[in-house]
Amino acid sequence: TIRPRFVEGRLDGRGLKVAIACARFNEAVCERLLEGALVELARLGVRTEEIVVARVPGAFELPVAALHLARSGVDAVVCLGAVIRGETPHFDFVAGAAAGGIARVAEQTGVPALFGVLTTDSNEQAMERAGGRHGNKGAECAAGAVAMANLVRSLRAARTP
Ligand code: INI
Repeated sequence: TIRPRFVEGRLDGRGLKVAIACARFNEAVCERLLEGALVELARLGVRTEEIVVARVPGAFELPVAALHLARSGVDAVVCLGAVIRGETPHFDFVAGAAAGGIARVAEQTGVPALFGVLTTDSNEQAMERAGGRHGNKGAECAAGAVAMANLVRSLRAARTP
């Protein structure tokens, strides 16, 4: 039989430090994403004292906050925001800058940075993904942060076979 060595990040938050960068723009949505993330981190065993939340004005500001948080010694950064097309002609610039910037932070620091920025056509679609019938992107990213933090720990410790 073929038995490769699988390396996976367990969904166990005990002993992890997690940062959250959360935008204020579209505040009702962002608060629900934040609540979802905090409840999920607690459920997975991350201690409240090991969670830091940084507030930024809008999703465009998430990358620089994420960069400083990533450098601060946390195991993962969750970025939360909501960019809604109906409200802005510069949707593509804001959403694109947030996505590209957050990806760059993760790649350049090696610290997982999760993309919890909703990009929707309407406020209603955003709410559906912030604790509504399509789940909560904040909670999803919190679980992803725990999984990725543990994966990175395993990969750092791993030796090539
Ligand atoms: N920021 C958001 O997070 N979501 C939006 O939908 C949005 N709109 O619609 O413009 C938005 N704009 C603000 C932007 O993120 C910056 O805060 C601003 O441009 C200052 O740099």
